[in-house]
Amino acid sequence: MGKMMAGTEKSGEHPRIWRNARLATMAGPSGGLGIVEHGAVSVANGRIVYAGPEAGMPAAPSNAETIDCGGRWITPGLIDCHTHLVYAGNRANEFEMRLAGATYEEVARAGGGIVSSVKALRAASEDELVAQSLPRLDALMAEGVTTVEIKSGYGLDRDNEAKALRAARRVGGERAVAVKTSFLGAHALPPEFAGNKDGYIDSVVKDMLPAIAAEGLADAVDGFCEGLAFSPEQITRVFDAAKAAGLPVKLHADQLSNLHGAELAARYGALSADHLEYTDEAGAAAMAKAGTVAVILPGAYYFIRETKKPPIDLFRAHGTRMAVATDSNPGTSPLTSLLLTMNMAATLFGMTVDECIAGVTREAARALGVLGETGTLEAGKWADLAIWDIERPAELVYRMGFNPLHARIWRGQ
Ligand code: DI6
Ligand code: FE
Repeated sequence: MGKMMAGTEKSGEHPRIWRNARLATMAGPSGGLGIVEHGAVSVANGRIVYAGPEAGMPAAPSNAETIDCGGRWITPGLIDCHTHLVYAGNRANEFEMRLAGATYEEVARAGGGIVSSVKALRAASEDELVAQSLPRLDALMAEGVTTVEIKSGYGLDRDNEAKALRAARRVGGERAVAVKTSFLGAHALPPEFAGNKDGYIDSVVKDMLPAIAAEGLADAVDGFCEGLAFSPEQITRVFDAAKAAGLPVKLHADQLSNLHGAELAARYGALSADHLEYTDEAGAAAMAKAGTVAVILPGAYYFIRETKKPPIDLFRAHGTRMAVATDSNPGTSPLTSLLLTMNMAATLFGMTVDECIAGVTREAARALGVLGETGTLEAGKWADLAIWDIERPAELVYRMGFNPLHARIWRGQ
């Protein structure tokens, strides 16, 4: 008895076994779903001890709790690897104006666009930000999400960017979910730097980034490389500063035009380059070579009624890894469903079921640099699981607005 207590300080930390399940382990050499028909997953201390055929499972410890899954499917917990989840207010008014025929410029003149979200975030306290962001996190988690990336980028000065990143860390702390943060100071030009993008980038690299890195608020550094945002030269300065601070980089690249952001990201060994609607073959090839993941964001494509699709065929041809994420943000993707996002990736871009599911598990983990810890069902990784009431994995991609989640397990609980 004493021996059992030694390994289980908390009552919830008994070893657990989920048996009579079908597994999509997302592991194995084929790169497919890694299906195990008569499978089991055993877990101890929050980590996977075994995931594979039930018949091959090592003998269970005597204090193990066994759960019969009744033939349900188990996938890795889902990962949303690109969100702007922490923001204040919303932009429904702007959406309404645009439906009534207003142009983007008219909306901006009426105080809309990213700057309106900047005003709202600056006016909100950290507590208010946390309170407003938690329902969005809860919506993602309700569909089996166990890891979420959250960016700053609506503060655009040192204190407000730090406030947003602290709020991001706090929402993670208040829920059973892992949060990875990205500092996106180079998202838009704040009003106080009007006409002076280089001056703002100075403040990003000399003031904001070092302070945020020193406080440990960012796990990575992101930027928006676009005519209406920052040039490749300006992004290069941000990436050099990130490197100096020891932080990995990622990039909003080639969303509205081809500034060769994909190649820039690859040159810096970026974890990911995201959006990529206008990426060309050289960009796809450079990303494959660098191991930079292509993060596909169909929500923004859909919501802004973009017509240029990301070059999925080129990514396939070059072996560029593809992840899929919500881009959850108030302006271009007010989306908090990773299941619907998979459906969009399949329907709008022709991604396969296997690509979509890998895109929200294994490849999303790779895009966050956490593939060694989660993203597949393999011994040694965190026990992050989603258990589904489905007959076949395609149902996760095929449905729209229906949630077949049966249970969500984060780090064994
Ligand atoms: N690309 C986008 O689509 C969003 N940010 C970005 O870099 C837009 C964010 C917003 O409009 O609030
Ligand atoms: Fe984004």
